[in-house]
Amino acid sequence: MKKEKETQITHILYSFRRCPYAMRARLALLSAQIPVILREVSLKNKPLELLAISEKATVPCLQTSEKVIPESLEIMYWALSQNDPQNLLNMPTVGYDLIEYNDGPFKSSLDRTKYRSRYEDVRLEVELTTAKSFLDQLNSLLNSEFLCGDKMSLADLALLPFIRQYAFIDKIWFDKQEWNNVNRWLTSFLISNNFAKIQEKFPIWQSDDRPVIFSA
Ligand SMILES: N[C@@H](CCC(=O)N[C@@H](CS)C(=O)NCC(=O)O)C(=O)O
Repeated sequence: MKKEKETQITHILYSFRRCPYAMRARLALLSAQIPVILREVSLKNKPLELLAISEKATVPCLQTSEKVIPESLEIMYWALSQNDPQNLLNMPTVGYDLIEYNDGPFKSSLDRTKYRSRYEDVRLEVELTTAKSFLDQLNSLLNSEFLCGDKMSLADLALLPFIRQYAFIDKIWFDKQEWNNVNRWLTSFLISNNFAKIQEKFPIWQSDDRPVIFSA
């Protein structure tokens, strides 16, 4: 990632470093080698520019000269449909099922566990059962190197930031579970160059800042 002067790059990504949805969008943009202007957002004080283009004003939100894409998965599809050197979109049905379960029941359990004080009716044992059965399934699939076999696919990029978030709720507990394959897969992500790239720290964007370019 570089700080640059004026540039030809026109796509703008509203992002938040620690958000798993924004992380997967950045992973896909890296894989697609599409540089963007990155605007790091404070979720407690969203910029007017983001509020003006997106009703929900969640991150990630990608603004191109043609359209606004306010959903992380859509950003991934948009980026990879333009350039997919790792052939990530070539994915069997199971990959789509995993993404759907991740974004639905698993993410809900993750939030209700990690942020339990925000909810009134959390039953941790129920959340744990949901999360554990998903992680058991991932662990079986990860007898191969990646979720859908021997090559990385969209599902790996789409899930990894969420599994990381879940693991770090209590990493000591997580590491003691029988999820050796998940741990191997997660660790190789955490030590990868791409992870380092998407986790670079940037100050909250102010409208008079020079563009910060996020690129491979
Ligand atoms: N479905 C959206 C969810 C994005 C999302 O919820 N992002 C969170 C940060 S992790 C956010 O922007 N929260 C602020 C808010 O909801 O106002 C996506 O896939 O992009």
